[in-house]
Amino acid sequence: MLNMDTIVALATPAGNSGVAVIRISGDNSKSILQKIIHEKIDFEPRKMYLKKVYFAGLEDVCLVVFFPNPHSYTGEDVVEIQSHGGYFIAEKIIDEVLSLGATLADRGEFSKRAFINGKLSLDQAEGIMDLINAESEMQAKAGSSLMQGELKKIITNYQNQLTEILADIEAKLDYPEYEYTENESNDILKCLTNIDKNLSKLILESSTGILIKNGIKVAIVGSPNVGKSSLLNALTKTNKAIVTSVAGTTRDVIEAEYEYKGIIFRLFDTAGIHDSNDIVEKIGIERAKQTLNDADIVLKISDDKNDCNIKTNKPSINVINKSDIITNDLYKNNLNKDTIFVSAKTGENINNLKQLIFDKTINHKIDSNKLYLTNTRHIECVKHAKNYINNAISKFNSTSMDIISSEIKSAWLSLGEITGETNNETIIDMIFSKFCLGK
Ligand SMILES: Nc1nc2c(ncn2[C@@H]2O[C@H](COP(=O)(O)OP(=O)(O)OP(=O)(O)O)[C@@H](O)[C@H]2O)c(=O)[nH]1
Ligand SMILES: [Mg+2]
Repeated sequence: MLNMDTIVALATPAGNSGVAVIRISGDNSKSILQKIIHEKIDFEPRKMYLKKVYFAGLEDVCLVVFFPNPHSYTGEDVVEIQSHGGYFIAEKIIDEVLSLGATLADRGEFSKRAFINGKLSLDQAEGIMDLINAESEMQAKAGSSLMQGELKKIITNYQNQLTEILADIEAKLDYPEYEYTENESNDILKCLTNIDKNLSKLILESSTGILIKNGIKVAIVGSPNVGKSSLLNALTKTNKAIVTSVAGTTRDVIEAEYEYKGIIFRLFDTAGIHDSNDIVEKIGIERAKQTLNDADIVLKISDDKNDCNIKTNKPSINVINKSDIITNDLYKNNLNKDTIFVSAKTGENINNLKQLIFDKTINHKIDSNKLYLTNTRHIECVKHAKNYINNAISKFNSTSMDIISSEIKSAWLSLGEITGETNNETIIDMIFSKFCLGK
């Protein structure tokens, strides 16, 4: 059950900052605001007021604003107080608001109320969280289009088409002797097949969406001392990995990331793979092999002394490092489209390597104007809907219309789970519990 108390939370991160935003939502928001500013103002909607806020024997000059329902984020009466930043002041103001009858908001409770009050669909709320958590341009874009209801539009359109078919079938079910004409059957089948085709496309392209959301995993492997760690540092412009001239420096897997053309690339630097009797190094080598298996692309590193003979069925690039000391002959003998010469030391070709990784993983798959499913929950719902539609299509000529109708209804419900129209309370609670506090 949703608690319908007036709730309060800090909407900005805890800690020292220029300003802190405290958000209050619920029926008592306005009266609480009037009490803490010691003035019974009839606030103009959405207008900022500069007011003294009184709390715990202290006062702060704050900007306060009142959003009367339904024109607020949650759809309830909402107050926002911009106090001076700093954990102490914001905490004390929140304590004051609590003492005036509000309760502390749970994670995602503001968004959950927005959902319950019909201000947002579930996928839109998830889009907001994706936008907040975005680390790359494409992640932000995907979050923003979800938030703005792009997916909801598509899903509702398919649901509407299914509703029309259902209405037609249900009407005719009342007349068991009714015989479908060939044209009528063809029309229904055509519509189902078309939805099936579009859902298949969404599922197929979701692999790109998952790469956008999770980033592309790039494993850096090779013999000891070829410059794997140096390369991780050069690609990410950090000093995250320890570099020494001692072979066998890296033991554990080191992770670092960079953004290139709006996409996050997650690098995994590994222990040099070779025959070793050292117990710690052996574990490191095992981990290197595991990393190789989990990667989306593998950089096989070699240098002037060591080739890379590691076998993988993943997309890979042969990176010959230390171009600054490698002779021209070696360059010429190894030229092909999957090979690149770089120098982690001088930075030569490091950007071209980034482009090559981009080309081999996502460049051909990505269209920045397209909507990709990036959320595994949405992908699962689409897969379920597609299965039900497939059942309806395959049984269409061999079974009774009430069975077809029930498959179509199930497809409709699965699609409805994306927007939250047909979810049960437990699932909804689970989704919002992953949100941050104050959102
Ligand atoms: N000249 C030159 N030296 C490099 C380059 N990249 C790395 N080195 C040197 O090669 C040695 C090994 O570098 P690392 O980055 O530690 O090599 P690694 O492959 O991570 O080695 P392990 O962790 O031991 O497997 C260091 O002395 C680096 O300074 C390069 O581009 N040019
Ligand atoms: Mg290393």
